[in-house]
Amino acid sequence: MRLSVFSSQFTADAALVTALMSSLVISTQARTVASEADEASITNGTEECQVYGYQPVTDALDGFPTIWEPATIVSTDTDALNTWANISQFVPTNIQPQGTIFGVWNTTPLYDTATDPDCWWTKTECTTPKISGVPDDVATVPEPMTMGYGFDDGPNCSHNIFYDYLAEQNQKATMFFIGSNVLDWPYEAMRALDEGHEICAHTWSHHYMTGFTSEDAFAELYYSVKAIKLVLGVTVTCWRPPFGDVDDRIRAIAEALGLRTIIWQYDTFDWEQQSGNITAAQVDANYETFITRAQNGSFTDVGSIILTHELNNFTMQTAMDYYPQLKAAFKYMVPVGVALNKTQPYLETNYSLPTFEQYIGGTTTVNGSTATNSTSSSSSKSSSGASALSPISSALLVCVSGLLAALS
Ligand SMILES: *[C@@H]1O[C@H](CO)[C@@H](O)[C@H](O)[C@H]1NC(C)=O
Ligand SMILES: *[C@@H]1O[C@H](CO)[C@@H](O)[C@H](O)[C@H]1NC(C)=O
Ligand SMILES: *[C@@H]1O[C@H](CO)[C@@H](O)[C@H](O)[C@H]1NC(C)=O
Ligand SMILES: *[C@@H]1O[C@H](CO)[C@@H](O)[C@H](O)[C@H]1NC(C)=O
Ligand SMILES: *[C@@H]1O[C@H](CO)[C@@H](O)[C@H](O)[C@H]1NC(C)=O
Ligand SMILES: *[C@@H]1O[C@H](CO)[C@@H](O)[C@H](O)[C@H]1NC(C)=O
Ligand SMILES: *[C@@H]1O[C@H](CO)[C@@H](O)[C@H](O)[C@H]1NC(C)=O
Ligand SMILES: *[C@@H]1O[C@H](CO)[C@@H](O)[C@H](O)[C@H]1NC(C)=O
Ligand SMILES: *[C@@H]1O[C@H](CO)[C@@H](O)[C@H](O)[C@H]1NC(C)=O
Ligand SMILES: CC(=O)N[C@H]1CO[C@H](CO)[C@@H](O)[C@@H]1O
Ligand SMILES: [Zn+2]
Repeated sequence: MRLSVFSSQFTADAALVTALMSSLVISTQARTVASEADEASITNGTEECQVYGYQPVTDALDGFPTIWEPATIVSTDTDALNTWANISQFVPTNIQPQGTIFGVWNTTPLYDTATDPDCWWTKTECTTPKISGVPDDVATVPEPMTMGYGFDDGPNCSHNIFYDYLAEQNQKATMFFIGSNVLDWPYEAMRALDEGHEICAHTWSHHYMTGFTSEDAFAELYYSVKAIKLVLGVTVTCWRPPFGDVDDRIRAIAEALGLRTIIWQYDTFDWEQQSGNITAAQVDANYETFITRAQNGSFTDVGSIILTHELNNFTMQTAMDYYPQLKAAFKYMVPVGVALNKTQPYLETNYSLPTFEQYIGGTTTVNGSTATNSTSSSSSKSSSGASALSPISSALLVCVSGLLAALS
């Protein structure tokens, strides 16, 4: 279940996953959709996955990189250029890109995993940065016997059966959305926010982040945040690196954009089933081992996070199939932000998450702003370990405000 067991086959499979996802680039409009509710009512996955146009996205496409292509700053985008100019001084220049954006690392000098100078998760599962001013990654949740429940790679065009199920269970989760998918499937993204799920970013084009130059890594994060803001009206404050590929250089860029890095403790490897590298039975075994851990006391002090995906029929169906067992094995299943009492998940203050106490008491959504009255912190930084805004965050508060202004 650990990335360190991966052979070089991993990189090829991972590249294939990205290629499969990017095959869905929208070029023509096959149908029109009148509303979020209309789109949400379709349960035939084939019909859901027929492309549609959404005017606010169409109108804004010039301000984004090409959907599903690795991001670079759009040359006419002065807000992005200014934001990058503001924050680039905080990005370490002594950490070079690691390999390529396709996760091919054999062309670079061998990384020293023993000293792990860059806290490169992909090699060592390091989650405590070696540079100052950047908080630890969130890989577990502080509440005992609690599962931080979340899904990567959405919004998937065929997700209504899965979201219907979550709604029936009154279960909320953290959705790590890919910017390109949000522009391709805007009504699906809206459904997630409106049903009380927590939204975090999962980059623009889903490549290996440590392979990008710093400016392009910035663009991957910036445009995923901008896509979510355009479609959902909220500016997210958390992100998850595709393939977990993050080091201190990438963490510093994310931190400067006000994004907390969320990783995981275990992996179902559900995402590898579509490439044929792993069988459904192996994915079942990974879920079952995780459930065993919950049952045998592994999480009595600290809760856990497992990697699962809103990627395709298999990953979503498997999540549904195991939901009752997970629910029984854990005392609580909550979005990651709820487990951290992160009551203000977005920069906009008129949208809140319930506290952990509220959620487990049955209040799984709250309306309006509760953050200003909360005694627990309203920021991810202080609510999840660190006692105050990090130096980088403090220095860059003005920049984040600038970003918010630029995006609104
Ligand atoms: C789903 O929609 C497709 C395309 O309209 C159609 O061919 C197929 O029969 C439908 N499937 C079901 C189970 O209704
Ligand atoms: C719990 O189960 C896991 C998975 O089978 C195992 O690796 C671990 O050692 C067990 N822990 C305890 C405390 O029994
Ligand atoms: C979404 O799910 C469909 C149906 O399972 C799958 O064919 C497609 O590849 C997925 N799309 C993306 C963007 O992951
Ligand atoms: C997956 O596909 C099967 C067969 O078409 C269908 O019965 C099931 O509802 C689908 N599950 C999801 C989560 O879409
Ligand atoms: C969340 O709030 C509850 C109740 O106020 C508290 O017991 C818990 O320690 C808080 N958790 C975190 C991570 O701040
Ligand atoms: C928050 O405020 C924005 C801007 O005024 C508005 O568009 C949005 O609908 C509001 N959201 C909520 C949940 O109140
Ligand atoms: C939030 O607002 C919606 C729609 O106005 C309402 O149905 C729901 O009951 C409200 N929830 C809470 C917790 O106040
Ligand atoms: C929040 O605090 C303000 C000012 O302290 C107060 O007027 C308001 O009633 C409080 N709101 C809630 C929901 O407690
Ligand atoms: C860049 O920084 C300057 C000065 O700190 C600030 O006025 C400006 O709003 C920032 N611009 C952006 C886009 O963050
Ligand atoms: C057949 C094959 O390529 N298997 C690989 C799939 O991925 C695992 C890691 O999850 C590798 O160890 C296998 O070699
Ligand atoms: Zn992913």
